[in-house]
Amino acid sequence: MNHKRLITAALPYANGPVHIGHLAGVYIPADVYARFERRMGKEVAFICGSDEHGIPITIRAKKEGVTPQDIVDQYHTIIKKSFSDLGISFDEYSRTTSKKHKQVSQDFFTTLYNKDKFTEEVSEQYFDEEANEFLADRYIVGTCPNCGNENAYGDQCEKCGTTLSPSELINPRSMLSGNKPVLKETKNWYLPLNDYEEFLNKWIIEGHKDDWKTNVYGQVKSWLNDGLKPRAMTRDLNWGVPVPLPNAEGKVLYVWFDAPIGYISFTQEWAEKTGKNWKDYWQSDDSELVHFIGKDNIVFHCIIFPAMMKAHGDYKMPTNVPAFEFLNLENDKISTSRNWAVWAHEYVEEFPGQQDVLRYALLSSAPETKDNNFTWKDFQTKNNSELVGIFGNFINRVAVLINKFYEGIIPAGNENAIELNEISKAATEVDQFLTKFEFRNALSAMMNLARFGNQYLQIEEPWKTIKVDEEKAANSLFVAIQIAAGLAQICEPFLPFSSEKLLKMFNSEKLTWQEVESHNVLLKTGHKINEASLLFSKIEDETIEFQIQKLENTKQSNKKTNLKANPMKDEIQYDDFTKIDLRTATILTAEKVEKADKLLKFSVDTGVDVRTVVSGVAESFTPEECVGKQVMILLNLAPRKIRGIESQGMLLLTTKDNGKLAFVKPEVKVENGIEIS
Ligand code: B3M
Ligand code: ZN
Repeated sequence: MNHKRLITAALPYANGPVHIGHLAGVYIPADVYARFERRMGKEVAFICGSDEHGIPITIRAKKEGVTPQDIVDQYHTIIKKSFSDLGISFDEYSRTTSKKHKQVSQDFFTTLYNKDKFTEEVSEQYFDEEANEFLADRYIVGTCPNCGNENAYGDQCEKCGTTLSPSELINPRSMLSGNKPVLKETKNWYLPLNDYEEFLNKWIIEGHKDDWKTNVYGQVKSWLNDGLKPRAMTRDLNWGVPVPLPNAEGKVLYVWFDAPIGYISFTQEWAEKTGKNWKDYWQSDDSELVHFIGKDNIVFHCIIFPAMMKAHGDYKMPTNVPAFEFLNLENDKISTSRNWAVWAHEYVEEFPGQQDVLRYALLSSAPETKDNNFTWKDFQTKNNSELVGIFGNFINRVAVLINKFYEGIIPAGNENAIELNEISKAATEVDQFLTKFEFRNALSAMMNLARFGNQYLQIEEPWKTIKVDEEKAANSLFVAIQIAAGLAQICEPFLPFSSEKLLKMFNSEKLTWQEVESHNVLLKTGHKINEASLLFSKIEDETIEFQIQKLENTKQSNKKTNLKANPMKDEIQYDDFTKIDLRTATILTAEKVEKADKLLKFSVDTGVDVRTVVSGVAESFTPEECVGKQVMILLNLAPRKIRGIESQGMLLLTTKDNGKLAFVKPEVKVENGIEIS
């Protein structure tokens, strides 16, 4: 049996605060797991920190007219505080701009370089001559070849969702100077991921079919089936960890090269402070490594970082990589740019002392196997009916009655009462579920013990029996306080603040999980408990309405910003217009394009012919909804390959209030092939 656990949680980008999506899909489950493993007697290193490099940060800085360092300083502080306020029990929360991290990630790069693990490749990249900088994909804008959006980014068109490469943009321009960028040769270092296919297949596909989550396993499998390619591990940028080679000026480590190394450098920082040996956690069979991440990070944690560690040679592979799906908010995608979120730091301010309520609500709707939804109403119900109505109510009744009848001294009762088995049963169930990363089931198992306690009191009614059968009343309260004491122990990974209050109330100490699993009597007869104090309180409708109104305001203000019509484009002549061949047409068939979440492939009857058109509408329509629709098509647009499919023409689309796309169609149904003039 190994004794050490290295538990990591994805490093949040320090370009904005954390929201409930992050909490539900990474940090709270990771914290539950870390707390549980500590209680199991493992030596835990729970490691995280801010990811302070990468393009999102430089973009935010540019937008706000400050330096990237200003941005990361600001958000690192906010994020770190939110985590600690919510009881996320990191052993280390550091940052990737730390000195140690620079050294550790550069050393890692140098080791791979000296072992000849990189290939050097020269490629042509867009360069801004005025700014004298190479341009990351996000720094190039231009016209989307798919939908005509003039502000598509070099990696993606946010209007139609198509994934792009900068060279596909029509009329590319640099976001730095506005000028047309030029292509310039540059040398970078690549990790040939294809060399690691065999290793990855053996380790994950053959080795973890049964114990890894199906979403993780499935994604890895599909990447491997497609075949891996060399990937650049350095970038031409001026924000990041400098490439530690001569003649590498202006080059930094790729952010997804340095960020996961953050787990290692932060462990080293922690080890230095606490007198531990970091290698015992990263390079020893006495340790297991578990990465908690969101589903968009799977490839980096299951393919790229493992390939890096393998290339290095000294590291152990993770035992598991539990990845979560996404959490929606009031049935809409959480979005930092649209401010559609419940922000952790705002919650902490607006719900003082109620951190466990958020932890509970988010755990019970954790997006474990599919995307899930958070609503404020649901949050209120979970608090009022479950935490107040069941958990709090049970604890309160037991503590009040023992204080009232026995001056807080636990009376004598049957130490072999069968009801007491429920405590160890619950502890064992939680143990089994958490070992399988089933957080919602684990939470229910804990809550079921509170339910059981509540029902037990309801049946026993010691407040009545005390008048007629004192021994029976004493026994009921003896059993009930054991269950309450069990809850105080078992709820700790989930509701750490409440557990602490309970332990104080019961004058008791945190036990190991094994102790809880193997003891039925946790508080002896004669033990004195303290006065009952309230654990949870009812959340009123007004409070919830205030939150819902806040979101409604966000919606309204987004609508207003979206409504600002774009300025008119450059004037054209009538002749230009006559070159455009717009026709009515009907969609005959529609299907999803494999591996492209946003694309649908249509066959369209244009009156002239039947042709194939690929369009980025899959997030607005199902294929079935499209079949039979009359649409308008730009017929004489030169054909383009999209995901290997030749798209012949473009369907006209507009955007509705809710952000979804709608086809433009004639007011009345007409024949196909009618010209629009
Ligand atoms: N900074 C977080 C994200 O994709 C990214 C994780 C790094 S983990 C090494 O939102
Ligand atoms: Zn587009």
